[in-house]
Amino acid sequence: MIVFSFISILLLAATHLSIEAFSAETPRRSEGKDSAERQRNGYCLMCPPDWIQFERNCYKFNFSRLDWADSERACTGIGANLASVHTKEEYDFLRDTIHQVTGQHTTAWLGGYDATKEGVWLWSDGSHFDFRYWGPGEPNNVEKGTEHCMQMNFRGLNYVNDIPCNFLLASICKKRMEQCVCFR
Ligand SMILES: [Ca+2]
Ligand SMILES: [Ca+2]
Repeated sequence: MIVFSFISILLLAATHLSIEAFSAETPRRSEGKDSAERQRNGYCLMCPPDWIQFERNCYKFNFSRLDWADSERACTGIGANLASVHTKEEYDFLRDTIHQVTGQHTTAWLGGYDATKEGVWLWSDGSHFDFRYWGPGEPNNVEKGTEHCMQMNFRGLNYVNDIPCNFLLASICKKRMEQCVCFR
């Protein structure tokens, strides 16, 4: 009987220990703990004052009409790239934002280009190119096969198009939200 009780106690202790070990292990894998730690440490994410936030990124419309390369340079000069677009929601956000900022569906450069290899589209910010919202029949690489840069709002329409990179257009820059210290 004493031996049986001793074994029962050992089993109970072992079960308790394994639950403790699991409990201690689980939060380490969760993002919840990471964000809780960030908050405890007083860190947060924000966009600079003259940028517009969408999800975890910041966007800024550039009214200067420049060719694609100079537009990209203007973005990199402020820590950004021409905007990449990864979801329909992000595309709709950009179209709405341009309309709010300019009062119309102003045509603007995005960060897509196939200048280095025809038909292989890349984003200038290095993110994976998974864009599926081209206008019907685009990208068609007409204009003597020199259409290697991506514009949105072609002729004010809800239409994304490839055009020659030396056209002069407004543009939209995008960068990740910046880490800041929260004063609370
Ligand atoms: Ca092309
Ligand atoms: Ca085209």
